[in-house]
Amino acid sequence: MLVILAATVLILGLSLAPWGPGGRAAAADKKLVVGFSQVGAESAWRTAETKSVKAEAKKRGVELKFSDARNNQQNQINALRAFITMGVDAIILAPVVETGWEPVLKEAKRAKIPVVLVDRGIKVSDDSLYVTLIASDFVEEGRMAAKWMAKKTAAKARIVELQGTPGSAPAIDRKKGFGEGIAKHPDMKIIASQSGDFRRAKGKEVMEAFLKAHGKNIDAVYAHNDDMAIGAIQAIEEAGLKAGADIVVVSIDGVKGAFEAMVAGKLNFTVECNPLLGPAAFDAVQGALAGKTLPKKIVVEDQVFCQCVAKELIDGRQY
Ligand code: GYE
Repeated sequence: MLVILAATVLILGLSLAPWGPGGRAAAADKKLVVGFSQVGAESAWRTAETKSVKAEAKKRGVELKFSDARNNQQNQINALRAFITMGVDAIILAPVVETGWEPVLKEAKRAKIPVVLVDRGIKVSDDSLYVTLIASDFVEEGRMAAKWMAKKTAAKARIVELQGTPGSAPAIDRKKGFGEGIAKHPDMKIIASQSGDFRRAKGKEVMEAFLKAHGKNIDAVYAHNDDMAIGAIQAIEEAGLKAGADIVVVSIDGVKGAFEAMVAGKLNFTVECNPLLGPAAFDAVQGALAGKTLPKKIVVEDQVFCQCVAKELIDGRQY
């Protein structure tokens, strides 16, 4: 009886997990092959994440198939299909946008290939289509940015917002969190908001347009990432204003360039978003292939940095 029960549990366990012991990875002692579909190279954050995943693959002796989607979802879908055809052991996906993933993820599931999501979330009706999402809490990052801006401006600011890539989880959630954060301050208002696509050049371009339209009525900039903030700082200075003083600048990521801008007094705060996700991503991949059940979200903890600590911390920053 006990034996039958144990066997039933085992069979059930195996059929519940679409991958696991006995799957392709465990079939032989061969090198693990993992496909990594990356968003692109739009920001310093992104470059740091790519480096982290590549370095960790090397460290663990994993063969990594790397694909750069140049910020295009169709390129990512094609890359995933190519990984499936190749018969990789697992896939790491940093999804550019939240929606449109169900068909290709179903194909991966049918092929019994586990998919680990890194850094950006997706919307799917069936969360068994991926193993786990390893990411920061972007809504909370937005709230923290609002909190620190409120502190700096005595809760009185006409704000321009530089949004990230339209449809991406960090752009949607950072907007939401910031909106929640300023809702309790009636004198903090977003007077203009536009996408700068997480890029420095685009951030500068959009900020130039904001300055043209609103001039001296801008008290603060909220940028969804540091690269756009750095671009905005250039635009502010070219307009003859002092970034960090005439216009308060707050952004998210905590990359080296943001620390440099804080040391120079031009950026007021950055909310950290840790891109060094390689180790956690491969822990998840190997856990899934070993048949472990992982939590659906693994949250990366972030902190806030102000100008006051930038000088002291800049040399110790890893990205
Ligand atoms: O903040 C930004 C990047 O998805 C968390 O994407 C990531 C964001 C990051 O390009 O710089």
